Amino acid sequence: MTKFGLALAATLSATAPAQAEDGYDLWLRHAPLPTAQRLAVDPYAGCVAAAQRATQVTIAIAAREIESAIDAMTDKAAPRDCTASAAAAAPSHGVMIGTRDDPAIAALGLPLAKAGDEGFVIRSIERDGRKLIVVAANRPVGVLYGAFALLRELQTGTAIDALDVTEQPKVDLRLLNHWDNLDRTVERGYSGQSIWDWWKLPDVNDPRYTDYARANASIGINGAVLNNVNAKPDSMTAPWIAKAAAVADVLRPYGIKVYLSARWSTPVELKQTTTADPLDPAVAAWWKAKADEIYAAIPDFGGFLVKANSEGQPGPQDYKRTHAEGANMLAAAVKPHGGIVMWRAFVYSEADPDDRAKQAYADFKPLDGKFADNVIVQVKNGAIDFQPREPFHPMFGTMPKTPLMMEFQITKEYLGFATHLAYLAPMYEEVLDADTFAKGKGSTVAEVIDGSLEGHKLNGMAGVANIGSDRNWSGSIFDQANWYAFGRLAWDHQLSSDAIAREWAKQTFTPDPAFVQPVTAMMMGSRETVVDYMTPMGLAHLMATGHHYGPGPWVSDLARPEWNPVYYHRADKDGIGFDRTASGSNAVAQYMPQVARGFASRRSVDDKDLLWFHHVGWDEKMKSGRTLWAELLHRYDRGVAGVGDMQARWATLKPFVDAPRFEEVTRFLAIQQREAIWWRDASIAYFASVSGRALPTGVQPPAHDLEYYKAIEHSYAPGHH
Ligand code: GCV
Repeated sequence: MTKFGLALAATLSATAPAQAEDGYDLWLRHAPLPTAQRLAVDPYAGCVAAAQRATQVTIAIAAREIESAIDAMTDKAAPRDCTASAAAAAPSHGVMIGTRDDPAIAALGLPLAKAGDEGFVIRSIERDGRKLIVVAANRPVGVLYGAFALLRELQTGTAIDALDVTEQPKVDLRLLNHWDNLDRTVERGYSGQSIWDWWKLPDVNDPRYTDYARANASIGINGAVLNNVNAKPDSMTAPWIAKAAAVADVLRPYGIKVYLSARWSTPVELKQTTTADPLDPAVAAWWKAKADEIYAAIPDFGGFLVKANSEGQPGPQDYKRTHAEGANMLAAAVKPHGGIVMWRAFVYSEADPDDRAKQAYADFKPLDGKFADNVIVQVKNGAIDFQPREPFHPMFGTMPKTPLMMEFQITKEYLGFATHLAYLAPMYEEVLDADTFAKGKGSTVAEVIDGSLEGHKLNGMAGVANIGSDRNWSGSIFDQANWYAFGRLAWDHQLSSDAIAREWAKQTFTPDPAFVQPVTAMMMGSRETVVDYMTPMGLAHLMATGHHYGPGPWVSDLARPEWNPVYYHRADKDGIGFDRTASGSNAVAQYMPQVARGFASRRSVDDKDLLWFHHVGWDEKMKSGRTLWAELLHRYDRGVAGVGDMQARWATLKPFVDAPRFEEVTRFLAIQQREAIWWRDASIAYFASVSGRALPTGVQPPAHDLEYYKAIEHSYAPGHH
């Protein structure tokens, strides 16, 4: 082919719409590479040399992943069968994988000390004048992670002859928390039913479990809590343990451990003890026997996740015991097996008149240093509840003697479910990069949760999963990016959300820069757009009751005061916002002094957090020079315009995307546009009525009156069980 011919072929292959796709393959599509790169990768197609293939199932999986992906990327016909290939053990060129126990790998003198338990080394080397790519690790799971990393490098355009990557994860526990119920509904799930087909388990293992495991392993996730934190006692009974064990068997070769949420009152509800008092020896003995039973079925069981004394869930406080006493009793039960307890700090009580944002810290701070060494406290990113924006949780940086793990929400309970496009990595990044000042400037939340700040061995990051039975797993194509980004950040919290968006877009759609650049820009602005039209300037929890879909800032009649949006925005005729400074709830005092000062001062607090910490007069001047009222209106408008921009940008990307996926995104953006206007109009109508302020000239009045918006109901919104 001439030079021109090559260039033309490359252009065509890069811009011709891909074949119709339904999103099932996620970021693991392994689409044919652009021609120039394909020619470079071509010599590596073939059987992977993996001497441990016959003895190590994880290595066999890694080899197969590389073989089939490279075949697909280089457009080979049918994938070959390499399992019995003698040549596979000693290649002259191609790809070689294995652990340090493989003499061929050991002989290469790679820097495996830097790969740790789960990391890997990928190198392009030459041997006997032939080119070879090596994926090496200390343990088989590292080889699998390395295999997926190699494929990511190839799919995102790294030159194959120049590979030199050594990585290990920054965080040890990289978990998905499924809020999946035993009847297959999913709390806050917007992508169909639970992927766990409990009814047919343990007899039938849906092949999806394997694909789930692959997808998670490809981004380094190494644990899955299978059931909802609002747990049922049944999960701890023999039939359900057998179901969990069947799932664990599928996930194990992919390096994924199974965990279970435990309901505190389980032994009482199963009528096997008369109390759930953690200091009662009969209760401790019951849990010990239960742990032994679980480990007999699942030898590598990870441990328990517990929501206690929160939102009606039972807990040790019912017996006048502390969270630490409860957690430690369970921890003792799993300790002999190497298990852990993840104890959630998401606690607040309607009986506590104090600011909800203060209650978790108030409960847990006195317990710092009192938890057993196999307990880790799981803390949501912010002090309220997965809002579109929250300042980081005050427990980060103020509990030095307790390992804390991050809990992010991947499913978009408060960000428009699966039909609003909001790429969440910038939100995760904002929290991880926040400075706690725990040990002076530069003590980031990331360093708290990776354990490095205080030298904690237990460390982790969990994400509430957005995975369900929908063909596309996450309810929308762009929500796949949130699952992906969560995994990538759990692996390496120093990755930028921008870089992650880029690599996701290249793998999910096409590496063509003419696509990747605009789609990345669209993703990067999307979360801020949602903040603008839902909860600008530090407002929070203004969503409609129960299902949390759509606006409900007027709601004031719920029995629990802290479930009412009016509790959070505190708007009256003079101003709006929650005073959390010393003149109000003084929640700022829960942060380190430098952080507290920054939030407490009207001069230094960022406008994005203003109304979270301050009650501000409607006519006060903002940094922009506008009054607060005008600034809020400006941001609502900006949010609506932001969705319009996404629509316009997406429309230009049609040539790069297969029809079904293009169409789905287009339709979802239309929903988002309609609902951004709904959010804007309803919010403006309500706040205008409270403030008595008129709309300045040029501001579009809401399409309807306030009563219209108040009357909107969504009785059957998904995810609300
Ligand atoms: C699992 C929020 C959600 C609940 C969820 C809870 C939690 O309140 O609305 O559905 O319950 O958080 O994290 O425990």
